[in-house]
Amino acid sequence: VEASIPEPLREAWRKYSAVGFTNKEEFEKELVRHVETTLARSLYNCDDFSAYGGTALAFRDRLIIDWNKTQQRQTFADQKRVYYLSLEFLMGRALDNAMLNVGMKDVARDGLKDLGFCVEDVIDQEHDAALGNGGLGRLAACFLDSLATLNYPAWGYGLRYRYGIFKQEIVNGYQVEVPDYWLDFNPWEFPRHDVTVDVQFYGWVRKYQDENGKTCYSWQDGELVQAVAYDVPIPGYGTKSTNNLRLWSSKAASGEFDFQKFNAGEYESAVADQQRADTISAVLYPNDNLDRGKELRLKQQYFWCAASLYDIVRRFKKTKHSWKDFPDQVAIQLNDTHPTLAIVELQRILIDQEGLEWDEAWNIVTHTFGYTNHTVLPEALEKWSVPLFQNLLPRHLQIIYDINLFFLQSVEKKFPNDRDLLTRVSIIEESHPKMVRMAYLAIIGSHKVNGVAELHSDLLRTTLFKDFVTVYGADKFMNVTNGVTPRRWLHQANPRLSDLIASRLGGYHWLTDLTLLEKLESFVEDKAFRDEWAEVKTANKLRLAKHIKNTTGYSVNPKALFDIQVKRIHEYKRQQLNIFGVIHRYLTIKSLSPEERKKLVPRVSIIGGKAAPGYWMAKSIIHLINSVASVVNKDEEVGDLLKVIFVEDYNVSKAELICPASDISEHISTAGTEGSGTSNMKFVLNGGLIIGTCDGANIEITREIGEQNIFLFGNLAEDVEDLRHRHFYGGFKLDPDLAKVFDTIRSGVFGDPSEFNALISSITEHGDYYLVSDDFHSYITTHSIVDEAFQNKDEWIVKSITSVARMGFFSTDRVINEYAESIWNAEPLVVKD
Ligand code: NBG
Repeated sequence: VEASIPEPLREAWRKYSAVGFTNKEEFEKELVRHVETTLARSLYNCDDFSAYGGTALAFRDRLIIDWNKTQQRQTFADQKRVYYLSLEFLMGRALDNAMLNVGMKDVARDGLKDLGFCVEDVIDQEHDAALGNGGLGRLAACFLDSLATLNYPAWGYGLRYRYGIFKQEIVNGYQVEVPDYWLDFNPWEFPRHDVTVDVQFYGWVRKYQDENGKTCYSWQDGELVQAVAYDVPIPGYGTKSTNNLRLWSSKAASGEFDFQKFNAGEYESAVADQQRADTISAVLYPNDNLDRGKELRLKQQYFWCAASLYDIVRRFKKTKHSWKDFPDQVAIQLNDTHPTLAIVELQRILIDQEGLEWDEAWNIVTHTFGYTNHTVLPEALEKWSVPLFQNLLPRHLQIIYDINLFFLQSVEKKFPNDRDLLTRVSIIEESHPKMVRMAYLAIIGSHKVNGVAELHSDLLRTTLFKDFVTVYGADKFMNVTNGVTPRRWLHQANPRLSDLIASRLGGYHWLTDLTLLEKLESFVEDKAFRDEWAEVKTANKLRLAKHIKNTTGYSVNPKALFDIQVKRIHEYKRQQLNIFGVIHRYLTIKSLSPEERKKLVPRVSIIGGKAAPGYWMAKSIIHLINSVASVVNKDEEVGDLLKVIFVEDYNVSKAELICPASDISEHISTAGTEGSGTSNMKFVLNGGLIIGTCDGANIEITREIGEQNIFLFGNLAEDVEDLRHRHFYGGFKLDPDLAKVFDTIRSGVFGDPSEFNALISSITEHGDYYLVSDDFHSYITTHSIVDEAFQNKDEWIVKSITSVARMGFFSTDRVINEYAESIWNAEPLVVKD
């Protein structure tokens, strides 16, 4: 390509090639230029928001210069690329991350100061990019950071929702959902109006013979919707590599509208097509760990898979490789079953459009895809009704039937006369209506399937996907334990701790090799270091206390034990166990004499998270937390001994404020229900201890940091089935302390008790599926142990330092290298100047 442009032209171009600022003066110049010209503001009306805009645009320029270099290098290198398909990317804010990753935050701080601004206030102006629900979407965002940092040629593909996850407001103690229109000013995306794909829906399938007499199929008619690419640059830390996150936005394929109708005065119906097309990428479905089977959701999935696959295939074709090389050039990772249609779409492209034989095509497909499962919860496993599929994607349904047929034939050959096995592993569930089981399709179409923590992956092998282990053998099923990026979740969220660590480890190199944190252990005996460590925690607690004061009006004592549970509200995550425990503590305080109370450890119980708008039980848990807060926080007898805070609108930027401020955080899901959990890792990495069940990654955290540094409680996963069975057959006994908590709620102390009937009866009458009562005693007792441990400040700090020192395993850098080695077979590609 380069050779086709004459040298003098190249010379002329290079002379003016954009370079981006490299020092404070250049940064200031760029900032002022953007404020004055791009944003049309001046010295006299440049507020914090405009300063944010100018700063973001200056940094964006830098990123895009590196982005261009990276993409060019990736195009010229004949090397395998990785594509991460995820319906959610919970990116949070980009500016702080960009400043730190390119190593220019100090330059920005000084430059902004010269111009009269404070970098923290400027950073605070940014709206979170909240294109995700919870852990699954945030994991995808951490993966992008590590992929770029480790120089992997990798792209993310997702949807550009006009509305991200709703904003949560608490009104009279109830959750109210407010739309999150985040695109008003988004300097981080590049619209690519020239990169579009027409995506087909509905229609019918034509069967015909080609000139050689071969039977062929083609998908006819229906409607077209256009996908437009929006690119978001993803900078790596300490590297020039800047990868791409491509998000698709939908619009009517016909372009404008039907002019005939428009001229005939039918304005409304003329814009109807346009609006229908717009709807596809309009909203993120706000369910976490729940599948609702709505047609629009299936449309979103196909729209995104079809556009991404078209793009990937287009790029592959430019390499001039033959089709058989496809799996050596392309690895596609499916983030949960949401992108499973990509498997079917690639098979369709290969057989219907490229004319490959079925077996050859299927061999390519199955060597290209990997599938990550993120949950064993049955209500979260995607199934689509066959009639819905038939109508929306008729050709894909045929292909799924063929995939299933050939698969079942191979199973029958291996296990003759086992009809039950065939029924169990069939992609089609024989229900009314019949259903397509997406997880099974994903397994059959991928070469590797992985869970996200050891216990979770074991459960997949022994329960959910047991029959597939029989069919394929155990090697296809593996574990890759989740992680978090230490750049955002330590360096960015907790600059004080990051600086303290750097002061002892001689710099920040541990940010790209987190196992180096182990050197911190040699400092635990150093009193000065321990004091500084404690001061950092106090400062972070003060920072959070200030936020709590500003947003709720409540003053909390920063010396109190900060006990935090922030995550999506879900019965399996058991925020109800937490708030029942808080009520129990409240009753205990009230029952003591003033003398006895003096011996207690003051606590602030902080809970935050969103409930899916249609999840009534989760909403009533939020209501109970707020009702308890409004009673306890005003009780003068209780004073500082207990405060209850509900953090409104928990999101990524609030997590950055909250994670560094915990003394203890709660990860208390019913054993066997949480895939991994990732906030557990964030809290420990920030020097907070945790109370948790033997579930998800808590188990591996325990193994890494040592049993003496974590507070575990509750029944084990292996006993859960048995306990549920016993509840069902009359063996349910309500824990006596929990009974007292329920009596208190029923007495009306926390407002109209009928509001909490369903919550209580789910435990007392309906089998206590999540084992709240079974675990209550152990939970309460363990909290007493926490109180006691917290009183020994010195030992607490030692636990905190030791834990951080042993968290190296939980970096997404380790995670990405494991995927690259054992699933993608991909190599890094360093970008030079
Ligand atoms: C979630 C799990 C979490 C896990 C994240 C990331 C889904 C379907 N699963 O435990 O509940 O940490 O995935 O793997 O959202």
